[in-house]
Amino acid sequence: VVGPTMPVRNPVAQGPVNPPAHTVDGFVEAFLRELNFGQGVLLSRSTVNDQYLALARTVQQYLVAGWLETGARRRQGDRKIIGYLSAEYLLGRQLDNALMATTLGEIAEEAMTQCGLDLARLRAQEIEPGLGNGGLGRLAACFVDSLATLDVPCIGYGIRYEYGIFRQTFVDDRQAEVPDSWLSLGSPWEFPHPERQVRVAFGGRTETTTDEQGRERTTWIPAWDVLGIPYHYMVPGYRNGSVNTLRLWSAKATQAFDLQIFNSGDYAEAVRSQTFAENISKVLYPEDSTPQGKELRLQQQYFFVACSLHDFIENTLPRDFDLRRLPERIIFQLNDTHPVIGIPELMRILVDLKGFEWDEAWDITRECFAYTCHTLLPEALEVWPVELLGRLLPRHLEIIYRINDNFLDEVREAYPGDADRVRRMSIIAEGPQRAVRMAYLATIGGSRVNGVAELQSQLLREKVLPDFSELWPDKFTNITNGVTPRRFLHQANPLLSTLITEAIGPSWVTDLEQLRGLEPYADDAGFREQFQAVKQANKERLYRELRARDGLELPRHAMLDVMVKRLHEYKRQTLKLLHIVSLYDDLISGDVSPADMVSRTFVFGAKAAPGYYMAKEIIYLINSVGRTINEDKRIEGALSVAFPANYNVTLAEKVVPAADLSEQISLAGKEASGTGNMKFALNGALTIGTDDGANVEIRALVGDDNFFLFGLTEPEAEQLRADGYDPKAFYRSDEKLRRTLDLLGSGIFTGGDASASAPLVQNLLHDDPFMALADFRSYLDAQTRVDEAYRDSDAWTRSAILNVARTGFFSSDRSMRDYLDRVWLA
Ligand code: 6GP
Repeated sequence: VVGPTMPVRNPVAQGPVNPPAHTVDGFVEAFLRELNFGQGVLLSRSTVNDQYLALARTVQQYLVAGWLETGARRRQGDRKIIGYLSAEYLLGRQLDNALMATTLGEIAEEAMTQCGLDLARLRAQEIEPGLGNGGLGRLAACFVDSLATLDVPCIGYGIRYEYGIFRQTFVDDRQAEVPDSWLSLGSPWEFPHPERQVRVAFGGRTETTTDEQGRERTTWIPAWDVLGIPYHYMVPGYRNGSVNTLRLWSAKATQAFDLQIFNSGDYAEAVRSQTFAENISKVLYPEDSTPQGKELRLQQQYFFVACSLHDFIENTLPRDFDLRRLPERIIFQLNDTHPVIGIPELMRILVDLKGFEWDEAWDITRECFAYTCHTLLPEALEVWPVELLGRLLPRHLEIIYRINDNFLDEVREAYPGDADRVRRMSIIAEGPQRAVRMAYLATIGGSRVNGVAELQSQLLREKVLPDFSELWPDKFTNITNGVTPRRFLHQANPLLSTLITEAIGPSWVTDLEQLRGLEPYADDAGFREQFQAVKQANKERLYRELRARDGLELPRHAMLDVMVKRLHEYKRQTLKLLHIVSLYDDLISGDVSPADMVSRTFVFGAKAAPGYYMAKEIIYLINSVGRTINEDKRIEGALSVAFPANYNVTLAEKVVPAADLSEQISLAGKEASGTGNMKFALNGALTIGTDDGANVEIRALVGDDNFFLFGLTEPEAEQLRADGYDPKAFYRSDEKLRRTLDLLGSGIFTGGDASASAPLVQNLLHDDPFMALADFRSYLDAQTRVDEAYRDSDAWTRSAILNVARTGFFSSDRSMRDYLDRVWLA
């Protein structure tokens, strides 16, 4: 009770209350409190889910103090904040990460044992938040991890999808999709703040009036609106007490339902507008590297960007902040084009709402944004029909037109008389359907543009945005992607992590270049033996997991050859499939006896976008081929294929540490970077790969002797296409390719039905847009080199160790420092 004589407690000044004691007793006490008072159950009556939720909340208690403290520190200071705008965050499980960040792993383990519980079982209860598709979303998760570890102020902004990436199952070898209801058993990691709701408007029209000073003022009169409710998630740095925030927005109707209609008995109609509004954050679009020209998708984009900008300007900045100084306090990093509508939105805020003159607002806006492009596929560059954008966001379309007019004046001035260039560079693509090119808007409206690996950044300048890089050469830069060593080495591979730490000490976890110190150990026979033992243990851990999870039985000793990533034709899972079929052909034709073959286990993991026909055909054939091979007794287990359904971050953490061979086999010039390639190399897999994306940089670092290169280079592939690529010619001239494709098309893998493999086989023979047939021979030869290398297990292990030692560059901590140097604080 606060009485007149008692001092009034000021919780802000005093800081947060202490977390529970960092001891087993303290942990048990906090856990039981959470279970009893949070979950409302006794330990003796609790379910696994109760226990998991209480455990999560307990670990969170230890983090919250650091979070509140970090927040207070950030508010007092005036450091520039990174506003990472991303439609996707593929976070992976939170509990393991939180245990690692707080050094609570052993304490929690012992505390659970004292309660008669098994920590591993509780950890397995967590459904990972799959709020992303693949590389782009996982990169965002790695980046926010690194920023917290570097103690750089960052707010990650995104969408709290009620349903994340679909759960994949296989029915008769074909992919079927099940909704991912990741919230259904409770969501202990989030802090909802309904009182901080933001109203987001859509539709309607604009009105321009002239004020007393004769200035034109435009107002937007929207037709409908929704509320954005922020949910906060903690992003802990690695053992540094710094905890940043991820702020994900959930859509809520401004009015729950129409009471009058409800009373009249039309219940469906009464909730119609609610359903409509709340659909905005209902589900993640499951497309990867593909734009979705869907109205709901544009609604999602504007929704989260509008909420985020509003939140930053109205709630994060001090109340009387002078917006002319906005670029000193924020840089919004655009994770691909999905949040680019933020550029006209900030212009609208400054000009329409805050009374800025256009030119001043434009100078501010350009300093507040920077754009990362994650693709080279022309079809993956987002464009929005003018009609749609104008209908949904009429004021934004006007602003985009004005940005474009001013910009094209600049182009005309720089290149007098070059009308063709003006047409090429216009934000508005003319044609039967006029459309807004979002990558152009991002390039014009941002201070920097970056690609995600050296090769892609070069091709981005030369091929995707050549006119822009000519106009503004200094605007373009490269920042090679990275991955967090915490989750993907320290946490996912505890045995290797311990081995490394024993050799070179523990600080590599936050300074990955220190892995260089492992190089001499590659020549140490004792170390190699330990390294091999770790690899074998990781394989067995994976096989146990696949047995429990998917009922798969895999041989203990075989080369583990892994291809995990989204299913996309350009990534060429088909090429891998052709390799497998060719080996099978070697065996059943008697060319090679099972005993003479280097036994391999092939592991695939891949989701196809539900509407991507060819990708789904490829999944079907991988499963069909895999089943046939696994069941064929003649080959004596020389080959086996595993395609566990629903590859996700959680499974990746088991697969990556176990792999011997990493398949990075996209057609050169198509994979922007890849990040799986980095995770595998860091965990001591050797790569077989094309000269594409970050493979180029991996190879340069690990050395040609420790990397299996094959395939066309990007210029060669371009030349071949220009010369008129004819896959049939390769089929005719290479007997092994002919036999392989014929076998694949014969029906032996598809229950005697040759037509079932026809869509893929015919596509390869007649179109083959990603030149799998052209690279087949070179790929096979490289795989033969792999076999030879693998037979010398000592030399192989040496290479594997060198891969670990030389890939410290690919830490996302380094990527973040590069962004700070070249973009955010440049
Ligand atoms: C992906 C790229 O395909 C991949 O190569 C890269 O590693 C990753 O982004 C992170 O930079 N791109 C996408 O997922 C995407 O949707 C529009 O691009």
